[in-house]
Amino acid sequence: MVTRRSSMLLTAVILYVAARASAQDDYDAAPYRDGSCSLNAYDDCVSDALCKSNPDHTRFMCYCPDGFDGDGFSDAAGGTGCRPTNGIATCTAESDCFNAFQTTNVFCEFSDDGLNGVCKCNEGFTFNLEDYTCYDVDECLNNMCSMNAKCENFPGSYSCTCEGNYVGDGTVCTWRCYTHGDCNANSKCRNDGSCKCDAGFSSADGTNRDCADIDECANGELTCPDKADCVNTAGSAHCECQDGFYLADNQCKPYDKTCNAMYSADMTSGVYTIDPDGEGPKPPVDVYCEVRDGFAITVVGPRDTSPEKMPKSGGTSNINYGNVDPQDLLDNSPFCSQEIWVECTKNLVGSVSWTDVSGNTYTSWPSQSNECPCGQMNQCDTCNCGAGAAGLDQGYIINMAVSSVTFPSSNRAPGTYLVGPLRCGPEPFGEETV
Ligand SMILES: [Ca+2]
Ligand SMILES: [Ca+2]
Repeated sequence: MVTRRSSMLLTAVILYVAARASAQDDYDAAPYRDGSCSLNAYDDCVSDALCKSNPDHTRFMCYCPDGFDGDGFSDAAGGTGCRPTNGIATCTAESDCFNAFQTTNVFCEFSDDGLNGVCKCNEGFTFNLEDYTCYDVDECLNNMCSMNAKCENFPGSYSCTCEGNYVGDGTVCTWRCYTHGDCNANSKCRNDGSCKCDAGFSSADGTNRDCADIDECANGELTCPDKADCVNTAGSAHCECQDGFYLADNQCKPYDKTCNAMYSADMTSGVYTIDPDGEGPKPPVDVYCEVRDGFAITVVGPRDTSPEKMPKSGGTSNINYGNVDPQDLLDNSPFCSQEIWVECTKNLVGSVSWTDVSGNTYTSWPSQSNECPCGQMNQCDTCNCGAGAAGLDQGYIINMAVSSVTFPSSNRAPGTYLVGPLRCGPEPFGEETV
């Protein structure tokens, strides 16, 4: 290029000099060369060029006719030839075009009569008027391929090849999946190469590759009953009853306060959820319901009925009711009973005392004259423990609940004790009475 441009500039200078030289008939200077038109022009001037000699026919020059650029000298003679000023050359033979432009990749596009053709660059090439050259078109710079294809440029041509998951002719490339992994986490690849959103997910852009969870709560697809919150989850949604309520027959019903409140003839013993303080601030709890003939007993607190050793060091042991506040059950049950007993050795000195959930401490019960834990139901004829002898004092406390047991210290093993579960129901259960 640089060489060609330099050459053109040089040509312009030479032509200018030639014009001056011609005016002065200075045949000694360029572009005149030794020789004559009759002898040299055929070889040195291109066919489109004209030739001029000095009067002696010892010097000659080639020059181009109007409408042509160049010095008229052939390529072989170190010249530029004659090239049409506007880049348009007519032709009657293929060689005319090469002669006109001194470049490759040109052809003569013949007219219908086959006589007056026009020179054109081969397909895939474009003409550059500056240097009369047919240059390859870089189709890849012109975005001739799909944006999802790889473009390769070749002299006179180019190719487009769909890349990655795209298939097609390179001009139009269509995405397809081959594995589920090609789709997104919430969609699957189908046999036809398209993705499909999983149930509960939808595609915003229609590709099924951007599948996102459908918020069934927000779009109204799921409506929840009173006292329920709509909870949207990935791929689904559900109704959750608010605290203190449970879902039944598509309604949120308040939990019953006791097992007996939910009693029905087909109820069986087992763990059920109740809400002892109703719409109070405490959450529902799981309790054991003991079903009797015609009613149900709410059972909370210690379920292990094996006796424990009284500590020799004495101290206080708290009774664990889990998440249940025993006072709530006492408040909403007509009848509650709790078994207590102490099996003492003669080492027990003093009394075992009980504190109920109201904070009252007992070493005996109103019906008992002696200090022993026989409960309120007159089950001890005499008080056995605390008198320096071994014995068993056993009974039930009614409509009370033990919160802690306090032991005196003893030199030797004082015996065992037991606090049973708090059991509440609509009426006495039978075992409390003698
Ligand atoms: Ca090309
Ligand atoms: Ca959802």
